[in-house]
Amino acid sequence: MHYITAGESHGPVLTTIVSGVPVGLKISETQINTDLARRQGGYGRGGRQTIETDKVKILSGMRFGKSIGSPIALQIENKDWKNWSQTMALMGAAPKDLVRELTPRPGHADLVGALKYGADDCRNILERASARETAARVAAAGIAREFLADLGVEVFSYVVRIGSVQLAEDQPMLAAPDYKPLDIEMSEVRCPDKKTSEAMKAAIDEAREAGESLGGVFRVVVTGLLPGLGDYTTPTKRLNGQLGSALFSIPAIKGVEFGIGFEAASQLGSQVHDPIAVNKKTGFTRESNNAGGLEGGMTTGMPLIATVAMKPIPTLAQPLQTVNMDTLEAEEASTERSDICAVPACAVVAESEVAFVLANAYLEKFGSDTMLDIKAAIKAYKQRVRTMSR
Ligand code: EPS
Repeated sequence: MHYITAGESHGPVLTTIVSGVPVGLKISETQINTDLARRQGGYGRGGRQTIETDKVKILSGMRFGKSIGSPIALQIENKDWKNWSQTMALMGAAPKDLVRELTPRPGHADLVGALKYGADDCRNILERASARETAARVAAAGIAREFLADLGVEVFSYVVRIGSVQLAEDQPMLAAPDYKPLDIEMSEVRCPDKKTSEAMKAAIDEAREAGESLGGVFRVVVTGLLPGLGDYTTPTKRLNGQLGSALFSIPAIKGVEFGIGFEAASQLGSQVHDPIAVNKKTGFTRESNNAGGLEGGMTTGMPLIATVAMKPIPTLAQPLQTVNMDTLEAEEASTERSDICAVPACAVVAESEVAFVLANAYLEKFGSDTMLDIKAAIKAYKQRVRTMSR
């Protein structure tokens, strides 16, 4: 399964095409819209989210609610386009009164993108570098999520840190899979603890008042996975690499850990590795999950847990110093309407990226033509793995 996205932040639409979807998969626009709404949410988001109500339109590759094997095109309208149709006109000459963006924001793609492409207006860069594009990714990955859900795999996320406010967790690798999705969804910062959620919101308020922005850390958790997805035989087939690459492709992501991650580097081997045991019903299992569900670049069958760090949004109400690209004089960076904190939204985007990689790992292992064949192959594999553990 592959996807490509097209669309500028203030263009008419965001489009995505997903190819390689197996035949017979039920896909619902309502389900994808739920994820699009989750991506738009979160305390600390900017004015744009009051303009948009992202809704997907599926335009091909389906019949009577199920996939038919051909590429699936999806589209999301940018309601803000009506305010930008002159500045972002796709055709014709530039308006005479066009204001060019010449004061690149430190931390954004503005300057380096303009240098790379020889642009005399940072808008040519920032329109596509904007995280608005992630709405199309969430729509595309909605298909991967439906596929995984049909196979009993659930993907969710929760926020563990915003700025310096940290969720207290005793043994996160064991606790994470047991958080209640409702507690997470009810929190405006996607944090399962009420008190911590309030402290996170207060930190966002403080940042807003100071003209600042805030980053944070979240976890993506996947349950219901089979062991043996991914492969150790070929470097590019290792799931750690594929998942890391997908997560780092999200704007503003600065760090990714699997399981206890960096902490493993300072502990003894006997404390890090997860003892193997057998459960009579489910087969081989682990007594702990420090590996976060991955060994040898493959899933172990334990919950997959990735911890991801996001930097603060680069657009600041109290801007940093920059250099005007025309005059080469020092100036303040441009300020636009922006988010104060987009960590909860980013967690939803990360769920989507992870879902896409895992859906592909299933297709690679169990075939990719039809849901019927895939399910039959999974049944046989489950049986064999169970027999091996008797
Ligand atoms: C975003 C839409 C954008 C920004 C944000 C994410 O809308 P606008 O630029 O019209 O305010 O709010 O973009 C960025 C974080 C960024 O760095 O560009 C969205 O829909 O997620």
